[in-house]
Amino acid sequence: MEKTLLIIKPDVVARYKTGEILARLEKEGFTILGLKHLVLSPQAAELFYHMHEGKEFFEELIDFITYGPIIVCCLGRENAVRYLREIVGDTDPSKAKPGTLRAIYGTDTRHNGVHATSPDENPLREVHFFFSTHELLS
Ligand code: 3AN
Repeated sequence: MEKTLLIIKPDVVARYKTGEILARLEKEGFTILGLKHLVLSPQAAELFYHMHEGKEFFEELIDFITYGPIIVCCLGRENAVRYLREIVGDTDPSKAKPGTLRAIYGTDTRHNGVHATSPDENPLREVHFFFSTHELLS
């Protein structure tokens, strides 16, 4: 079973949408292999998003992802990385297909509801950024 990482961003957690999103993911065939509720420090956020360092939106991305509690979820499924990206939708919620998580929960490109590992990234780097092997269901 392939693993991927989903983060529910602080504004969506604050709007009490976590339960709805987890229910949708389970309906889509994902197994929740690990789940954490935490506040990212700016240092950790900079490490997590290191590939965006130097981009014009980097500072606001770090400010936003660290301003309140997030939900971090390791999800398992066949073709998990690509399938989750389909369900998550475009980075810009106004361009995301209807029914995708960003179309439903996102407001704009910065406040786009959720993060999902990109197929261009190593999903295990993202998963193990937050979870040790012994914290994940196998
Ligand atoms: P995705 O998350 O769809 O792979 P990336 O990797 O281009 O998108 O961007 C990572 C995160 O940075 C996005 N999820 C979004 O929160 C933020 N971001 C990307 N582009 C912008 C932008 N133009 N303005 C503000 N935030 C942005």
